[in-house]
Amino acid sequence: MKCAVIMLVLAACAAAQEPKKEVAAIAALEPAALVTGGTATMKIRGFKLKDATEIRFPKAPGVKAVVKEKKDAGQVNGLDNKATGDTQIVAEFTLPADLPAGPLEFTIATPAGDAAAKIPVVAASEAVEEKEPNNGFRETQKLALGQSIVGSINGERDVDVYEITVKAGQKIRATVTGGSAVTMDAALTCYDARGQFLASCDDAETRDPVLSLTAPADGPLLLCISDAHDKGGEWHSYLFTVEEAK
Ligand SMILES: [Ca+2]
Ligand SMILES: [Ca+2]
Repeated sequence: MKCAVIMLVLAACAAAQEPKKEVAAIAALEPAALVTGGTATMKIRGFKLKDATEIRFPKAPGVKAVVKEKKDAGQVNGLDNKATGDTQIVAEFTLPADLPAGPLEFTIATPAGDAAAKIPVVAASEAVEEKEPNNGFRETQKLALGQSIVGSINGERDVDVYEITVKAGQKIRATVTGGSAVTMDAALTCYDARGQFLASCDDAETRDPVLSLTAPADGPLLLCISDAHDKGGEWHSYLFTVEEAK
């Protein structure tokens, strides 16, 4: 009898904690960032998005988005669609050249309410596209301080290695912003030119890493982005920024 009561209480708790997705919500974006003055095909995954009617930009009326496709979404790396969403849309976003860099708020209107999210916008002068192969210390992609990469962990165990050149004592701050906190758990590791480990970060305030370090010597630093669980593929997009820290 006592057991039955406990089980009833547990069942009630579980029901109370079960996330209710009766309303529209956004779970993942691909790509993870947009570039000013460009047109981008955005994939947006989440809940109740299949009947989306339009995308609005409450604080940036100059941005336009046209919904091109709406459908049921498949499973991501064995994760439950209850967490990652079961619908997705494809939309074409057009950004004015003078749009300020920073987070861009948008709302997807649906019969199940508005789904809201933010996506980082990078100035075209600072944005660099990821170029594979960039999978090891001998095939790095070079990057300058102040630049941002719009990339993705494109398959299981993919690693993206970026190389920056620094001066001894120079302080840098590297951040990865994933296009989804549900499907991707980005990690960042830094090595020196000889491949010696210097520093790493898996999670900072969220599952996205932030790494601050002081360069030990003049020369290259190698910054490696991966998924902490070696997952990859669709919905593993990221924005990587490396800048001089004050
Ligand atoms: Ca790679
Ligand atoms: Ca992480």
